[in-house]
Amino acid sequence: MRPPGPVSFSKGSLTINTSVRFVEEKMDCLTDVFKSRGGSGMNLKKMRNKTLTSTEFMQVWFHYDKDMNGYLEYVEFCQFMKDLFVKKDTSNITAKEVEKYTRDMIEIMETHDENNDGKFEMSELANLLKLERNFLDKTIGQQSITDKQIKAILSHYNSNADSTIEGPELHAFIGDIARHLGLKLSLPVTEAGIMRTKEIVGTDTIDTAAIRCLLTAENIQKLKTSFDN
Ligand SMILES: [Ca+2]
Ligand SMILES: [Ca+2]
Ligand SMILES: [Ca+2]
Repeated sequence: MRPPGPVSFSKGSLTINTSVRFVEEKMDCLTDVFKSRGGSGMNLKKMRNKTLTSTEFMQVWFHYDKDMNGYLEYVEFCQFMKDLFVKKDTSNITAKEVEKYTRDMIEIMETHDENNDGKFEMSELANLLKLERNFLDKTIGQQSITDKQIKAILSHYNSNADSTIEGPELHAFIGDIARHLGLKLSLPVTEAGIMRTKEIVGTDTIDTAAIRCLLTAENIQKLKTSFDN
């Protein structure tokens, strides 16, 4: 078997320097995505030059990780790239434009698949998109946290009309605690943290009281243990 390594790949007039291992798979996914009309229902264009909150990041993540296995495989990632980069309805796209987008997208995939395993994990997507500074850095570790700070945390992570954090909002909140503790963002980490969180606060409802309970030094240590396992 030919070992993976940098090669020059040609398809028609398109030449790309890339590793041999995933070239065909990438090309096939991109071709399929270009054949399909329209986008996936998420407007990513407005996010191209914007700093995302961690809740917005998690909403993007869960929109594209359709099978929720913690990775964006090429087929999921290609749809993400199309929504992010392709400026017009692909039914009118020219062969030359497809060639250019394909070249640009493969380059982005090569750059951001940091461990070169042919799929994208949360931390790799976070490095591709512009993610805000960790909102919890200024609060975790403080001697006392005011009610105003707790309310600010709730409203920062909450994205809807309720007064609780759940779904992607909760993954964002727990992900920021994990990042504060020096961990890499990943679905297994946020899932383990969420399970432990619900044990610690004794309820599925994460409101201001639950946030206050979680952010004590003792409970941050308990969460750290769940991340380490
Ligand atoms: Ca997936
Ligand atoms: Ca990867
Ligand atoms: Ca909410």
